[in-house]
Amino acid sequence: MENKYHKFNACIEQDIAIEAKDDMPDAYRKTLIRQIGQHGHSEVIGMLPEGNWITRAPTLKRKAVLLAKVQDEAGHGLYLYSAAETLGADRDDMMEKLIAGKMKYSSIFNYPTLTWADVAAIGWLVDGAAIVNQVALCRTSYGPYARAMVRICKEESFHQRQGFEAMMALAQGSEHQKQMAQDAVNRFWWPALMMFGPSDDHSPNSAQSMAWKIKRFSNDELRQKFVDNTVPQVLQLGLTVPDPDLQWNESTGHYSFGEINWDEFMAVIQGQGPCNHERIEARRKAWQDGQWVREAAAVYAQKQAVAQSKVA
Ligand code: BYC
Repeated sequence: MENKYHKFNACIEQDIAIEAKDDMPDAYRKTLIRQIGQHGHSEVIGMLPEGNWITRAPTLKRKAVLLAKVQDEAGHGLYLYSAAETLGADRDDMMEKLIAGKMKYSSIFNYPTLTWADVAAIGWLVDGAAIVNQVALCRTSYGPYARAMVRICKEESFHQRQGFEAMMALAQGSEHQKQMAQDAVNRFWWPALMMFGPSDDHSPNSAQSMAWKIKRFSNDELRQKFVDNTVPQVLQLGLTVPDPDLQWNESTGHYSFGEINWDEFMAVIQGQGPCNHERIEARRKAWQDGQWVREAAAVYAQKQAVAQSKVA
């Protein structure tokens, strides 16, 4: 019997992008909706910890930059929801699943932003980790997801640089500011490493996602890349990494680092992190408060369609 997905398999084999109207296995579609939907949710929920500081940014310049960054994250969420819709996902359904705790979003956004330095650390470390993951996704096998990533990465790279620059201002400032910068690194270092997901031997989705070339590198490979990229930046800032086991390994050409607290990671992704409840409540409120806008937009779109059909 001819393999129903012969063409799909050949495209994956030859690195030809799969497009929305191509035949694809249901499980491939489902995996992508899960990952892209969760990625979109991460961008949208990710606006909350930084958005919290827009009114308290230390200068007008920092406020303008932060406003633009948070707005970019909203845009990323929209590209991603659109990419999920090309696979047949429904945006309202994804939002309702997020609010009901049936869809995940990145663990990192369940940590609070206690000081301005935390906002700088998110730009530098969190966007930095996101870039490492997303540069790899620019070559993911599903075309609409890969193309969304190209644009997102350009914006994330600006975000990462502004975060580093804001961190540098603190690290070169007064003793108090330097301490704030170090505290932020202490708080965000390990959660940033957790963004890459469970270690390869505990990652249930990786083998199939690698076979389908949704993932091009494993969770541990990307985490290592992030550590190798970022440790020199921490040192350049005159700060330290909160890991007594961190050391440069001459023989591998990589930094080796300590064990991640996987119990903490599992608790956070199961809804028991410091801010999970607050984040979901904020989205629930926005979703409910925005209902009349969605309804009005739908009625307007319907009226426009009727008017256009009369002209035609
Ligand atoms: N947090 O088998 P695994 C941004 C879940 S936002 C929560 O390895 P997979 C930004 C995973 O979903 C950028 N959950 O899964 C925005 C799975 O659970 P389910 C966010 C996690 O999918 C605003 C289970 O654990 N980036 O840049 O093969 C301001 C087992 O994991 C996490 C993305 O979303 C986690 N960290 O690999 C600033 C990247 N890790 O679904 C910045 C896109 C794992 O089976 N996503 N889980 O119930 C990916 O690349 C992959 O989905 C992951 C996980 C590498 C995250």
